[in-house]
Amino acid sequence: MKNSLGRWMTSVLAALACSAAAQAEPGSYGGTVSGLDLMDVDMMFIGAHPDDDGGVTATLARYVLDGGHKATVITLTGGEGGGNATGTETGRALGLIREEEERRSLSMVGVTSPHFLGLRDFYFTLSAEETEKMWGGQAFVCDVVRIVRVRRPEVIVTMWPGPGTHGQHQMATRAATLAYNYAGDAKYCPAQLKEGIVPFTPLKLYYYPGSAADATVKIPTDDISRTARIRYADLKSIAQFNYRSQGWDTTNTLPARAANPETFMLVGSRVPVSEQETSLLTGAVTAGTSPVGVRLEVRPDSYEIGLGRATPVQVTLTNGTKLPMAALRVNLDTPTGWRVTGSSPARMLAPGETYTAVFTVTAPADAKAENMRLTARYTATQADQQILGRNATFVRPLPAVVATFAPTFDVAGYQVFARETGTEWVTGSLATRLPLVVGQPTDITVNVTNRGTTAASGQLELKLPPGLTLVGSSQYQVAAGATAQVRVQLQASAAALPTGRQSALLPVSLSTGGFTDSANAFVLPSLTIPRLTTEPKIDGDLKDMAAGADGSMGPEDLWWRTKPDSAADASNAFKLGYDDQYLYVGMSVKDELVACNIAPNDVKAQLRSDAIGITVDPTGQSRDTSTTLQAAAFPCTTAGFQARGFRDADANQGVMEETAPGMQVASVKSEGGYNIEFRIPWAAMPTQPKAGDTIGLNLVMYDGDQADARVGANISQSGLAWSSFSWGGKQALPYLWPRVTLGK
Ligand SMILES: [Ca+2]
Ligand SMILES: [Ca+2]
Ligand SMILES: [Ca+2]
Repeated sequence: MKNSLGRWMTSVLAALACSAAAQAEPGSYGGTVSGLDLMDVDMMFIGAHPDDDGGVTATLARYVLDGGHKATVITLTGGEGGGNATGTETGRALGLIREEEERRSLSMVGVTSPHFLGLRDFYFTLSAEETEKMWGGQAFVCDVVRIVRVRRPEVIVTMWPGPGTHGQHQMATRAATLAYNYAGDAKYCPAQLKEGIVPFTPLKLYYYPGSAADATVKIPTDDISRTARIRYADLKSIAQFNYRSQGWDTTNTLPARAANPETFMLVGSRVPVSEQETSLLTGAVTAGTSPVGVRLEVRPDSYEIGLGRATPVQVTLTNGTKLPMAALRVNLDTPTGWRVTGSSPARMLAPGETYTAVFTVTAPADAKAENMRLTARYTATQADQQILGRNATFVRPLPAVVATFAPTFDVAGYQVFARETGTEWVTGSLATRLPLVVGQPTDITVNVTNRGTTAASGQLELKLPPGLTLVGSSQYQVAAGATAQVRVQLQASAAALPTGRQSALLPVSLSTGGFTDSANAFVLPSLTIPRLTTEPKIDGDLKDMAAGADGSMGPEDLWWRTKPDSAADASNAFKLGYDDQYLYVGMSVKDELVACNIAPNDVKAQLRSDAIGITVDPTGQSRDTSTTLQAAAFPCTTAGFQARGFRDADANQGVMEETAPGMQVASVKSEGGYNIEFRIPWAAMPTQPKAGDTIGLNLVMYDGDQADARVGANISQSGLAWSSFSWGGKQALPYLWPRVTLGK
């Protein structure tokens, strides 16, 4: 307890230092004859790509265009990794176009001075770790912090940080969260102070919700903008029409097709907020029941708290107004059945003064291991008016013994970030990922933590869906105050796969006593492929691939967009083989309409039309796509039925002649589809496997069925994959690709 009080003192001092800094002269941008402060804004959106601001367009219109508030946007990259629906520009040239599209879109809702950091939008990634590496470490966070300190936004809105989304979105969100936490701390990015910058503390932080259930505030778009005299949804549609390179001009209509509210999740607030917010600005820029200037924060000693154990919770209130607050009372509300100690006598709080109350809360023995809300409230009088406010945080009560699946590296990396930034409650108990291979036992590590005072032992209770079985024991033993790593083996059989599918995502849970942890098992196909003794001729005739190993996929193996009507609409049977020099893939595709709308000089971005993709992780250990080769081909182009191969979405994109010397592709039209053959040189891959090795290898089929498709148009309707998981799984998470062993 002594230790923990010591820590409180440190954080109280830090909080005081922080508020003192915030009250210093906020820079001198206004100190001119005109008195104009061009830099100060009320709100800022931080995203990774031009058009990431698309979820806040109508809200910006409401506050800036109509409300007279000021806002700006930071976009970390030019979005040059995206497609180009308007021309042939790629790379930095496309980035310039996309930045201009964003300037035009934002200017229509009153935001005229966005910032572009110019970080590289490289190939598609789902990895925060890879993004950080490609962006040269975390230095860019200070670039974000600098702009926050110069522009001084009370409210920051950003994206979603969770693993499984675009890696650059994850990093934009992390940077925004760090800026919210630390831009007011002179010790953070300290070199900037030499530029004459004053630390600035933002007051509220919102994320785009990860799911509808995460949304805490909805801003309507079906009412009329008094400046534009049309609905916010319509104004949003017109503004976003500017994102032409992303094809938004083909989907955005006037009037808008829908007028859905824009939704946000409140992640951090240093000011009082109402239980059901209706504005992002209240408490920070505009007054609610509490005047602007009052800060109220509630911080538990830790997010995870022991059942039945008293945990300190600090409530800090700062009177940043110009008037004294009289008869001030502060209290802390907990869920029913919890014990709270600590009370605050009525007192006076002078302008500039900070009052800190420390409560202790104790969760009852039967409290659920879920986010539990702690609400701090204050009441006071100011100039004979009653003022009041509330703010809340969450804790998660845990029993003494807790067993959790060891997370994959990406989930673990996110958890470290969340712990460091005090945002663990945002994703709660994020389900970890367990890749399991059909027909093989897989070792799973379970962390068993004992917060109690006596040793604990028992059996881990695993709840497994049909087709998954526990091999051997699940016994654990863990000393008091220790964490033990327990190894269990899970085996997946073909019975785990839904009818017609080659892969599956299945929920799995793990219990010890009253505590349950959940994970998603990703059940992956596997295949041993033969070394071919006769080199197949790459001519589209599959007869010479007959010795290869067999596989297939059909409409149930959908991961992208609309399920095909039938096997005749989209399906295939494939053959895989290899020799010392090459990996061979032969595929017999069923597709009732083969579109040939890609020009021969525009061979890139496979998902736009009928195409086949082959993703290879030559070590089987890749954490991201930087160490993989992703081959692709269109079976035909506007020049006729002749396949054109390229690399797409890996670290060396472009036509195969330049990016994979020695690669060959060939196709022939068949009854109801086409046949296609690939020869991919091992030498073109980042590393070269040898006979007996197991690699990651996924096959993907895209289908679009538009007969009169415009040249180059994106007609994508369906995406099938051998290992098929919605969003990124097939493409950018190599640990979810099928396991292929090179037979000896
Ligand atoms: Ca052949
Ligand atoms: Ca089709
Ligand atoms: Ca088609």
